[in-house]
Formats: sequence, structure tokens, C-alpha cells
Amino acid sequence: METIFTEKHRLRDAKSELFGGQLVQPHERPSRAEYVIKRVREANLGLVSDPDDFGLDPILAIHKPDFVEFLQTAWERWQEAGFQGEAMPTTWVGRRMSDKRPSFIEGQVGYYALAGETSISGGTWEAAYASAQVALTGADRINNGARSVFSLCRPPGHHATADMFGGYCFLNNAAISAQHYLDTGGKRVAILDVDFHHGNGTQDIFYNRDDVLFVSLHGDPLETFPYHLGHADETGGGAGAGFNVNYPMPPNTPFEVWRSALAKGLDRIADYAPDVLIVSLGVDTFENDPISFFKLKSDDFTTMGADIARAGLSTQFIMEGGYDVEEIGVNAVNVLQGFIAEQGD
Ligand code: SP5
Ligand code: ZN
Repeated sequence: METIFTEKHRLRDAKSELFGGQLVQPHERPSRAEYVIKRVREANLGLVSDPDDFGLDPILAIHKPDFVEFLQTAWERWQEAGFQGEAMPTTWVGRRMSDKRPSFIEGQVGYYALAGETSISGGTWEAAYASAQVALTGADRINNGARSVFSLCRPPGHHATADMFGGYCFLNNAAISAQHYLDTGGKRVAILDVDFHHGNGTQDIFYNRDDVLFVSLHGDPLETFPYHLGHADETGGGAGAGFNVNYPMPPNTPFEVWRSALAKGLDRIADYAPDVLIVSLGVDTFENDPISFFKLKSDDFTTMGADIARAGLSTQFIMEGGYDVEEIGVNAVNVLQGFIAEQGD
């Protein structure tokens, strides 16, 4: 299996995450991708290639132009305002408040933030742009006949909506890739989100559409981030009714329980018969993940990959979360090796 990767991910190197009322070193840090690429190479997974540049158009096919312009300029404008730390929201559009966009950068950060832990730092836009290109290049490989590909995206994407950042995400790599398939001849795309956290951004982007099926397995949002989306009764709206499937699960969920939800999700995907499957691959379901509460063990990730391979679909893996930095490489590559062992690369 080919891996698409760029060192430009290092440009996202924030100093601060708001966590438990303190500013701490971000969980979403450059070493994450380094652990994964190191393991990809150790395991001889296959070729490692730089992304091509597909430009801004495929990003603007998902994200609103004003939001993209905000991401491009936020850090510079924040510094010009004289703030000493990284750009973080201090206000939100609360219930019954106005949706008018503020003109001052401080208000705009709140306007475009869906969560408060994620700062915008120097280089964030450049890294997020490169991460989206890693996703698009993976899609291009599948379009050119690859059975599978690994887009080693960083920063991750599945929490970002058309016009909001947060949850360590800025551009929704999986959504950008899905739309690219549809814009290059695909008719139906399925996205299977196995990250510990609900993929609220991806759900929101495709909620009213029937050309993208979204299936997510995640910690019950009553108990964990992103808290305000991801319930089982969110099944899609309008033309998209029935095309959004959530499997929220409680604290301490072991692999056997998680795996039966995966089997149901894969059945739904098989019924949908997509042209391509995108896997939002977070490995923060791991038992030792520092911010999550599922109990998957390293070997379980191999089984997960094999289960996914049995769907028999062209499959693009897109890296999302996973924060136990020592183990993230092993667990992510176990999924890919389990996939390959079952169905070839
Ligand atoms: C891509 C991705 O995995 N994003 C996750 C963003 C989570 N951000 C909020 C973290 C809050 C953690 N609270 C932990 C409680 C630990 N007991
Ligand atoms: Zn996550």
C-alpha cells in the first residue's frame, strides 16, 4: 500500500492547547506523524510519496470562502492586534445571539471556532493546506486504479465543518477527498469514521445528501468530545435521510462490542454499494490513549483492518486522531497490514 506524506505537517506545531483549564502542550503534535511514518517504513508497507498540488478549488468545494480566507490570515491578523499568545476563541455565538460576523480578529476567532482547545499558530494554514493535498493525492491514486492508499494527513480533519475549526482540525480532509471523487466521476462515496471521537464535521457537511454515506463509531457524545453531535438518532435530513449512521458507545467499550458495531456499519456500507470507501482512521480508540475511553489493544487494530478489507472496496485510509504517541504508529500500521493481509494491497 502506498503512503502519501509530507514533512510540511511540521508547520503545525502549536504551543498551547486549552485542557482542564490549563494551557498545555498540544496532544496533536508533530511527533504523531513521525511515529506513524517511522512505522510505515519499518514495516515496509510500500512506497512513500509526496503529495501533488491540486490547488484551492477542491478545498473550496467543501469549505466556505470566508472561512478559508480567515484561516489563511488569522495568525497574521492576531499578531497585528498585539496578542502575545496563540489565537484561541474567548467568545461563542451563544443561543439567541447574532450570526453577524465580527470584523475584529478576536471576535472572528470565536465566530469560526466550534471548540476552544485548538489554537491557530504560525504555519497552521500551510500545514492544513498540505494535509488536504495529501488527502487529494490519495484520492487521485484510487482514481488511477489503486486498490488502497494511506493518506498520512496531519493536522487531522473530521471535526472541521464547512465554516468552523476545532478538535485539532481546520480543513476536513475526508470530506474534501469524498467531494473530489464525486467531482471526478464517482457516484457514491462511503465514509467510515473509526476515530474515537464523532466526526461531527463530516456528518454536518454531508447530512442532507445521499451521495455520501457517513458511518461513525465513537464515544457517546453525552460523555466525551465533541459533546454536541453524534447521537444515534441523527440519521440524515432531506435527501440525506437514512444516509448518516452513528454508533455511540459508552466508556470502557472493549473491542468485541466495538467490532459488532463495525460489522453493522460495514453491512450498511455494503448495501449502499459505493464506488469508494474512505476510512477516517483515528487510533485514539486504543486502551492507553490519554484523552479517550475505549479499550482496543494493538492486535485489535489488525483485526479491524482485515474486517474492513472484507468489504471488498477501493479504500482510502485518511489519518485522523490518536494521541498515545509511542503506540500510534504501531496501531495505525496494524490496521493497514491487517487490510493488506486479508485482501492484498
Ligand atoms: C481529531 C481528534 O481526535 N480530535 C480530538 C479533539 C479532542 N479535543 C478535546 C480534548 C478534551 C479531552 N478531555 C479529556 C478528559 C480525559 N479524562
Ligand atoms: Zn479523535
